[in-house]
Amino acid sequence: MKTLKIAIQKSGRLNEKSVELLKNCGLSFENYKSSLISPVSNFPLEILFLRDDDIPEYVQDGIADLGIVGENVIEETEVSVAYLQRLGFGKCSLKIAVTNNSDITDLSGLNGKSIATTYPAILSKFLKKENIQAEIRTISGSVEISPGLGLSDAICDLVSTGGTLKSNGLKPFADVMSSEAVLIGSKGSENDELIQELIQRIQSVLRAKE
Ligand code: PRT
Ligand code: ZN
Repeated sequence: MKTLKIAIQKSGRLNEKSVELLKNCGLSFENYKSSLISPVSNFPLEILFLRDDDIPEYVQDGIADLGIVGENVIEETEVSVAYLQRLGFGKCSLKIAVTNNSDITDLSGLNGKSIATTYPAILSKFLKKENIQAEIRTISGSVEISPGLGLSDAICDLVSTGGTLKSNGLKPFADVMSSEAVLIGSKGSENDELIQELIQRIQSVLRAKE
């Protein structure tokens, strides 16, 4: 019998909830922090622990059959995968924010301005759709401090509680996308019997939580 592979985040915001979901599905596996791959003893499945950014491509390329990752990461990597199930955790929004004293108050105010982000692909599509001409400054982290340092006029970053924006003197004024963790598979994988079995188990865990 073939063995499926599912890729989940190795450490970070989605790791714990992903492990908990799989355990609640009745899957039995060791969750050592040091291992990158863990076999499930009571289902033909192996769990791959990866950086979240790599998960969409691994699934697209068929190295993993399934993956659990935020919609924001899937959109940003611009892969072609099948969305199999929304998972109801890891909820956040990608928002554009400016400093509290900024004279930018709406989207049109961004024309000719610069926006720092770690999500250049999503932001670029959004600006095109809204017909805004702004310069995107791609940085790899700590986006929130860039207006204060004079690196950009605005930022585009993930927000959950809003506490990080607030403590950096920023206010959000536009929603770019909302996101949650989803189960993805390679295109056509929804027809696989084993994958169907797993999706059904996940759905009953989610229903029990309602
Ligand atoms: O190491 P690896 O590359 O795997 O992880 P990572 O550091 O890239 O991602 P990680 O673990 O931070 O986040 C994983 C996923 O969790 C994201 O891709 C989102 O889908 C989801 N998620 C949910 C969030 C947040 N909420 C969130 N608040 N990801 C990041 N944040 C950050 C945000 O960037 C900002 O710095 O938290 C800060 C804001 O939080 P609040 O609560 O102050 O608004
Ligand atoms: Zn990442």
